Amino acid sequence: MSTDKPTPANPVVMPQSDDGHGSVVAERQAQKTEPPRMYQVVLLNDDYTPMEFVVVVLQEYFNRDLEAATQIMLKIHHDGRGVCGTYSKDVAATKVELVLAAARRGGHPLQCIMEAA
Ligand code: TYC
Repeated sequence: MSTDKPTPANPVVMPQSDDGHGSVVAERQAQKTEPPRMYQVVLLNDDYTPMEFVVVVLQEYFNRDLEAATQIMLKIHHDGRGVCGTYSKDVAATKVELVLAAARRGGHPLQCIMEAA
């Protein structure tokens, strides 16, 4: 059997055996489906982006309230980076693009990246 992940083009082929009465039956087979890989969206510190802008980004794109957004922003300011949230690959990539677009619109050098969790 193929070791690739099952897809419509590569379905799981059930092993078949004779049941001793002339019928062919499919044997039950454990499915090996790993949970989807998750990605952290990380903001990086810089010397120019205003603190207030970062707080608004965290509220608008990462659903943080003012207090949580302020704490995350200060963590980034002190440590150089901070995790804004953990998402599926597509959602994380979209958030990175939205944050970078907002930063460029505002004329700020804010950097946002994603990393496998
Ligand atoms: N260090 C910035 C300042 O002092 C604030 C800042 C925080 C910038 C977090 C980016 O991801 C960041 N204005």
